[in-house]
Amino acid sequence: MAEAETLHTAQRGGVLTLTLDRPKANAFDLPLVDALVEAFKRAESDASVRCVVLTGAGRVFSAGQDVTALDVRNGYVSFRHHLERTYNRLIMRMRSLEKPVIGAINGAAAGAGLGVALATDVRIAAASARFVFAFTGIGLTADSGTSLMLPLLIGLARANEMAFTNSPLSAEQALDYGLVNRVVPDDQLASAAAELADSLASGPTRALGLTKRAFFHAMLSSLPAALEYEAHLQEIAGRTEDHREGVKAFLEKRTPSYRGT
Ligand code: T3D
Repeated sequence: MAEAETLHTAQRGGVLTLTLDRPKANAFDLPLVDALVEAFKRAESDASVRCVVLTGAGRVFSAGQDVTALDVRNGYVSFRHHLERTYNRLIMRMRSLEKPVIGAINGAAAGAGLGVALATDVRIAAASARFVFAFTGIGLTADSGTSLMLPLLIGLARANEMAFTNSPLSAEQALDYGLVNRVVPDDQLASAAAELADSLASGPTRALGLTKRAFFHAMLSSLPAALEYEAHLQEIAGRTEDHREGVKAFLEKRTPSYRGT
């Protein structure tokens, strides 16, 4: 299995557990995204893996794209190319894996971290987990499939509010909205995920995989186009003054002053 310093992989029976472990806040850099893509690819071809659990170490699931990297590459890297190279590949890889993927959401899931959480098939949230749109918090727009998954799961009005206000959704609200399947006390997250994973790993893997394919075909066949369109729109948002100000303000730990340009 793929190993990277910031992605831990452990297999017990038919259950492969992937743990994001990158200070700070499990924010994504290129090696972490690559390691995840590779791990899901191997999970597909390894018949001994029959269910995957994705979780985070520490008190955050994932804060999404590492904002310090966004600052460094500002103006030098195309957002479209970066998304095609990273999150679009990862989300498609997760969605096309014909084995169940359980998200054990241990803490905040923000930005691309939210997109990755929503690309899991069943989500169990710790009571202290939060769900944050985050893109608009730094003057960006939806990516990592959130333009499709968020309105699909919680409805357009709630998705609009989450995206426009950037207010976090608590685990209980997320359950009420249908964003997660269940909420458990923080100290029971790992055991709850393991119990479900064990039962899915001893199920009819081929039938579960084909069911996942059928649901994808019926409900998510527009995902590739949505990812491509997100990348196009992110290229536009990424060139704005507001995005530059959003990143600067985040790094300086102050409220951004947006001008709408
Ligand atoms: O082409 C492309 O790549 C575009 C793709 C974009 C995809 C995206 O994901 S854009 C959105 C990026 N993510 C964010 O803007 C999220 C920013 N973070 C937050 O909103 C909050 O930190 C969280 C809700 C995730 C967690 O809040 P909380 O209160 O539990 O923790 P905190 O104190 O805010 O963060 C802890 C530390 O992690 C802190 O550093 P410090 O003060 O201890 O030195 C914070 O700066 C750092 N951190 C949090 N998020 C990120 C981060 N560092 C780098 N990148 C981050 N995304």
